[in-house]
Amino acid sequence: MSHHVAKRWDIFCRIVDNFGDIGICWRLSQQLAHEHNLQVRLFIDDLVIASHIIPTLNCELKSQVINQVEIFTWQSAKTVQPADVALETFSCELPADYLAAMQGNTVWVNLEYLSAESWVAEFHARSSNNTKPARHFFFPGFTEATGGLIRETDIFQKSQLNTNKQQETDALKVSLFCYPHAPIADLLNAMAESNLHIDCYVPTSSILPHIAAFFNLNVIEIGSKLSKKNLNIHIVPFLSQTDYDQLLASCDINFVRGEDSWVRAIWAGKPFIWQPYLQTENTHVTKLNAFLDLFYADCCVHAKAAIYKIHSAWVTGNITSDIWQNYLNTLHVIKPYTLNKASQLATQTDLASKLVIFLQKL
Ligand code: TRH
Repeated sequence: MSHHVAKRWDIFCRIVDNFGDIGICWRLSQQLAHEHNLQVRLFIDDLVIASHIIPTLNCELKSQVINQVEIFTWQSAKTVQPADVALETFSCELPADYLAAMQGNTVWVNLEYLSAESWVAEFHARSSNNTKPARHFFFPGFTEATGGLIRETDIFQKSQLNTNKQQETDALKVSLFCYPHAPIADLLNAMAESNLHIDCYVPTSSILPHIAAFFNLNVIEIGSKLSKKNLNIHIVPFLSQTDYDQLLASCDINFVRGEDSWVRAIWAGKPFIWQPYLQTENTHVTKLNAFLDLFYADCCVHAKAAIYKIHSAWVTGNITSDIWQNYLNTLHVIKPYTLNKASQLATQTDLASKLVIFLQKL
């Protein structure tokens, strides 16, 4: 067994859709560099999209260092000497030339998508010897038997500080980040009919046309405030990851989606409604139910019913005023429950640390 410490890591990110792939790769790259003192090179296939998540990125450069991470274009992988660890993300496939140059010194790990399904523990940390070198599979997850969740050491404490800074108003603060196929108009209607004032913050995304249509507008601009009955909508810019974390921590309810914002909502410690990434054969619904079963296992029946109902309506059907109001009526239970569950999850070893330990043990 080698006692060599794997210091140099190459992370490969192919942007398939939206911001989840790069959001996760960028977060993880920085954490490995800052908290584990590793030399991280991040290879990205689309710098233009990546620049939404890494705002100081210069799309003209083949390589550049930002926040202690060396960022490369995908093509540059052809010319580099492979590192100690090649971290492929979401089965994006390593560039052929890089793979050919790997030889026996590089350990190849594929980081999989997050799921709360029970099979994850079984598949986590398995290897396939069909390839040369062997390919190891690392599955994030919610239990100790999995690869864990991405969590910077101080994020949970930070969000609690942000929560405490929150101003007291009698309006309920909501953030909204979702896929455009969600029943957005239904939700806005239900919010407008709420028995309390709602301030809903919408970071700019592909849902803006739906919000414009709801208010009979052709376009809406960043900074717009739109109102209907008890609902005030605030259109804010697409935020930096840090500012988005702060928004989540300062809200009473967060609508999140995909993978990364979902986990951030947990660390914000606030009630949240998760819309999984749409998959064929209703795989996303299975994924949703597995998560609800795990996360709300100890929640009282009454609140649990409200939580399942709103998620099911948001993901597969229509939100009605009743479903929304029912959720609001149980918020006094959901709020402490979520905070408590998040603080429990925050005691587990985080994904980056588990990756490092995994590599040491190989
Ligand atoms: O963008 P997404 O839909 O990403 C998805 C999922 O990861 C999905 O599992 C995957 O299959 C698909 O990509 C390819 O949602 P997600 O995962 O929440 O990523 C959004 C990122 O954007 C996340 O890092 C948070 C960040 N973000 C900001 O930085 N500022 C913002 O204002 C907002 C709303 C999000």
